[in-house]
Amino acid sequence: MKRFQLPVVLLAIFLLIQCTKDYPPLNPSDNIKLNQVGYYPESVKEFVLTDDSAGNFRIVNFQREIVFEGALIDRGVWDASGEKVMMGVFTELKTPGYYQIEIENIGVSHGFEIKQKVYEGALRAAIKSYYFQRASMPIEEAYAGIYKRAEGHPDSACTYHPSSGRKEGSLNSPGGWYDAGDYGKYVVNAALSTGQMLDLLELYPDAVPDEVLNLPESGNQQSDLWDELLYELNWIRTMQDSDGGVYHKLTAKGFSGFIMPEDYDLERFIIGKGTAATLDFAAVMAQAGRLSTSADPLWSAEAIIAAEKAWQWALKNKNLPFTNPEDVSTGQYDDDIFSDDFYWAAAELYLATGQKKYLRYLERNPEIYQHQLTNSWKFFVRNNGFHSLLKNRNKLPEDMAEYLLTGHLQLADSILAEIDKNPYRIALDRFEWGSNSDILNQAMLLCVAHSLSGEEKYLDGAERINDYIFGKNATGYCFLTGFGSKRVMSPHHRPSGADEIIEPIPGFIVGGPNKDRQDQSNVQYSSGYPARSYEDQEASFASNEVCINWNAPAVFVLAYLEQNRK
Ligand code: 9MR
Repeated sequence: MKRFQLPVVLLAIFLLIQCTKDYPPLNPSDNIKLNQVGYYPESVKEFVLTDDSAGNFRIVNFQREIVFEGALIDRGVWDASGEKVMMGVFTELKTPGYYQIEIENIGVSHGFEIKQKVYEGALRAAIKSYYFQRASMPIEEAYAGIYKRAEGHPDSACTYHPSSGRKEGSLNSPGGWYDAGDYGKYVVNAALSTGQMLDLLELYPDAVPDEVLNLPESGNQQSDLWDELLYELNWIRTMQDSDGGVYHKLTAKGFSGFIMPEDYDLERFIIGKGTAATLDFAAVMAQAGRLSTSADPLWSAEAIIAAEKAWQWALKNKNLPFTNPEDVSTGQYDDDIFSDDFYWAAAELYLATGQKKYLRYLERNPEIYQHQLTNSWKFFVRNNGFHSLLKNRNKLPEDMAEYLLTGHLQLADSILAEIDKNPYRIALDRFEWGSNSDILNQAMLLCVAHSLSGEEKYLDGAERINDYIFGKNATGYCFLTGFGSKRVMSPHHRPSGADEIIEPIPGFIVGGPNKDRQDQSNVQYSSGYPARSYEDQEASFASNEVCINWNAPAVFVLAYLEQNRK
């Protein structure tokens, strides 16, 4: 026996060296950044290598066979991140499978998949996140698994704050979604978010069929997305005053601590009443009413009547901006430019009622398309109006239809031009609060451009933007909770922080890099660059909060790609 020991040991050492040589280091390199959720077989497929130089890359499959080799392309330095960026393209690799990128002397990437329906799971989670945000009902184990929780915020008797215009009494205003990491409910943002997802339902009524999301309403023969939206729309309806005007928000006077909904004990108020909330209410009620005419005629009729009443109020109160009263410090969603809100409301009311007075309003008050303007709650809800009108061009005078079509495609082309120039192939040049939603809104515009023109280049652009969200960004994080290899673990989200479960509730898009760092007194940022001003810390409300209007364009884009990419 002894005689064989030396050769056996040598063989073992040889094998070990071979193994460690061929096998990648355990930790993927932070400098290789790619979409960690994956790619469709027909996707444009790109990744970046930052702050390192190399000539070539290769892609290996699960058996560690090389299946693709390519050259890295120098894309220059990105001012926003201070990184030197090289890009690898492997669009031709179309075989479904599980892969890693390898770069000699640098290392391997996170694993990724190529498969059909690659965004199905992300899409469903992104919609299900709204269920987890539901106020005034228990989130039951049957639908929520480990994230079950007790009911919070019945909101059955919310005190009128003097800013509401009422001096006494309270409002029964249950239901709806918590806006974000906080427990407030805000009409402007609620309308914008539901409106964007209604755009999806108008394009693809079956994008999210019944019984795919395991909601309490699943099995009722309605789209599960519609069911989820209805939960919010029914709350929005409660926020209309008897004169047609709409209250701005339902919150306490300040934010609560990081507690579960059921432990909340602050008094809740109905705060403010103004032009933006009223018009956004009118718009989304008209839109939802129009889209539910055959599914629920009664609900539809009531919603359209409520919308018209709101419009009438706004015509009498054209310029009532909202800012927080002195004793209130919750989110403002302040808005003092109303032309976009009037436009969206007129567009939806015209489509819902067919009345020419709304069309005349649109003709007399056209909104302009502008380069790079994304669909944020503040100035740009006109995009919601554009989208509905574009989808219904046959109901418009020819010159208006032509103006909208040309304007939209030109805007989309300008986004593509930015993508071409940018080292990471995205179109964002500023990183403000909720930058991830700005970028997702650009992807949404590209999807709409694809729906209008059928041109593949718009889908490619939307995919490149998605790559950024899912890991091909300067932080390397996959910005959808519960997804990717480099995961967000500590979003600024009260239930995720208070529930004692390590993994945050899945399906939330976090705000993303924010150069202004309004939370820097509590959060230590590790980089000074705008595109890297992101910290996965619970305290980072400026870069790591979740929010209903950040998920909405993600839902639209993921669903759109699921419908159109194989
Ligand atoms: O998304 C909003 C961002 O654009 C503003 O700069 C910021 C400060 O006003 O507020 C953000 O919205 C927050 C809202 O006011 C309250 N709920 C959480 C929202 C996301 O941070």
